[in-house]
Amino acid sequence: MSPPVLYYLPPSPPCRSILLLAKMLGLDFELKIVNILEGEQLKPDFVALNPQHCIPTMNDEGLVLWESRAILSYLVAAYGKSDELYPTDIRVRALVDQRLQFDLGTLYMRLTDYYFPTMFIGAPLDEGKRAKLSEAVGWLNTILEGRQFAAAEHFTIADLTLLVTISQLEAFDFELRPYKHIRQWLERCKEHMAPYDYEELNGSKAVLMGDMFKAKINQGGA
Ligand SMILES: N[C@@H](CCC(=O)N[C@@H](CS)C(=O)NCC(=O)O)C(=O)O
Repeated sequence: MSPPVLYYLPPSPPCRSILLLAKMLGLDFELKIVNILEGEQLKPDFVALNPQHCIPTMNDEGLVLWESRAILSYLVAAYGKSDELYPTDIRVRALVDQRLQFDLGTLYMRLTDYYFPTMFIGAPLDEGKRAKLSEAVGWLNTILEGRQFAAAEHFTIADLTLLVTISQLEAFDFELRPYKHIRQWLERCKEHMAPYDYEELNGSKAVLMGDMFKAKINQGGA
């Protein structure tokens, strides 16, 4: 069997979660860079594979998947030695799924709404969007109160995707001091992921994107 192919770019946040999970599972992808900064995702071959032309995209023997959280769930089911990272207990899985969808549709979405227009096209920062982001961060803080991890007694793919989002916020210098439960959880997750090349695969890339944002602010782009 040939390894699954991953189309990706190292700094892309949703790609980072897939690379971290692969490291945890000991899974070797055939890695193919798609440089979205150069518009490579619009090449006909890639659009034929994924009409939505986004990364990460995975091709596992003809199973073509995009949406990073769907890829995370599939990889644990297909390549995990146990169900620990995506528990099969329906009540625990329900919480994992809720957290994954909260990150996709609310938390990470509000992060991109606030930061990306400035970072990529130098648009002014929007206080209304910042308030929406703070509201979502507050919800996560409440969710994490009294918990070691986001959805289960142990680390799951819900923590993984939320970790990428929150570490990116930290690298953007979003003020996390008011959110005690998030700060404690963040340190716990970083420690948990340290053996899986956390710094190389996620920490350093979050800083790289943080620096891109700050450079735009310093150019007077916001
Ligand atoms: N919800 C998607 C987001 C994917 C996404 O927005 N990817 C960006 C890079 S971070 C992309 O491919 N942009 C280029 C494009 O959509 O054409 C996921 O989690 O996989």
